[in-house]
Amino acid sequence: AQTMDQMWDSNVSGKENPNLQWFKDAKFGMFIHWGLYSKIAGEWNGKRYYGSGEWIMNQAKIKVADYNKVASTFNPTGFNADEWAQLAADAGIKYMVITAKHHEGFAMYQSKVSNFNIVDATPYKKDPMKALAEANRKRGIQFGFYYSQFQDWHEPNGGRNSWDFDEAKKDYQTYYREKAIPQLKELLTNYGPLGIVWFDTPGGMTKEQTQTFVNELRVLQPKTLFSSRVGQGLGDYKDFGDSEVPSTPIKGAWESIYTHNDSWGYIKHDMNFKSSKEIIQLLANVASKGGNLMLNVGPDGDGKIPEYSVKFLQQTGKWLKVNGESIYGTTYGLIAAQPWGVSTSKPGKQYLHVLTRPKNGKLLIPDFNVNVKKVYELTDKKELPFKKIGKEVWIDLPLFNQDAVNTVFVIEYAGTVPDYSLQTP
Ligand code: H79
Repeated sequence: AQTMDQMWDSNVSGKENPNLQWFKDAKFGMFIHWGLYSKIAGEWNGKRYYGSGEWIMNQAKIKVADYNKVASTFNPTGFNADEWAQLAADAGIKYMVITAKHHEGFAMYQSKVSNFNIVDATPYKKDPMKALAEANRKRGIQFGFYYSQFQDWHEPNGGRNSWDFDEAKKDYQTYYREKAIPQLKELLTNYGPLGIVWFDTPGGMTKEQTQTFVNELRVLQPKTLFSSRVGQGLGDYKDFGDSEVPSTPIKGAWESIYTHNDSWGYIKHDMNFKSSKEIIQLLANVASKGGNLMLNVGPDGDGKIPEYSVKFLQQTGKWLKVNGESIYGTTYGLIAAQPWGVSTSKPGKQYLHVLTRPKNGKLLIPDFNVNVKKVYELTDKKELPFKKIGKEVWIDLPLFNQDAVNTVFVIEYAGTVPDYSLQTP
């Protein structure tokens, strides 16, 4: 059965955007959900909420008037743009996408379109996005904005607030014209070159209206990539459902998005963080299918990234520092997923990501009928003995810790490996 997410994930357009190469090579992105919900942190009137912290206004049916009071105390003085961008750089992140406005309707940047923004409605009074865009660019990290273009629980004409406003009286075109489009224009004008505008949960527009919307924004920055959730097949790359990896390789540019714990927005009682081992294995798995992993962090209301996210991302970065060749710039693996792990490709090379060492130390590749030239461990380049028996390749693995996170071996070969079970999005 189709999930809600799949319904929102309309396919990308037939024509490939010529500016996709950086995205295809990047493989590892950081998603940041940060808004007023980060200060609410999953608890309202003494009741704890679970799931997605950024949904608390909807879950607790918080009235706009009460939600405004959260803004009047929002003061994230712990925010430091260079700290966040440096964490991303240390973690091996190549692009960062942060919520400029989530469904709650609050602009986390200086907006002339609506006073409901971090400069005009909070004691903080500064625009954190200016510094963040700069800090990322300084480190060669592509920077982009998430913008919820249809849902806006703060606006009478915005999508999906039925506890303050009458759904039947809503005029979505007015909302688009008066808030979403002008705010997106601000974002595409005031923050330098953006790598991505990440749209989410489309609604309220026909295909023609979406096309007009896209055209109007594209002229401002023709190189900026739009995520597929802009709707109607008009995005530049495909996003799978939240926390979804396809089971077989997918051609073209695409991305899997994951939470680090079980929420996008900060929830103080959610401690279920994925370890660095889980992150590294997830990254290898997504890359082996040909996609990017954009992993989320949820900073708190003070502007600090949770310490577990910091720790596990730094460990991930350490692994990538020595194994990055097997991830960045690769395409999907030509060897189907095996009991021992997955593979990624570069011309003439297969990277074998051994996630589980076979007990007998013999690594089997069941279907690899090409001329194998040599096999070696990625980090120390030490060559390994191997045998070719018919279509099978058997590699004698050195001893290494069974609990190792991901040990990468390289096969250099000549010839063409046939694609197995390849899909196009
Ligand atoms: O920004 C993140 C989500 O808030 C957004 N997309 C990602 C990137 C998103 N919007 N809608 N949805 C995801 C799906 C909605 C799921 C819901 Fe629920 C199920 C809404 C109410 C029930 C999850 C669980 C959120 C609240 C409870």
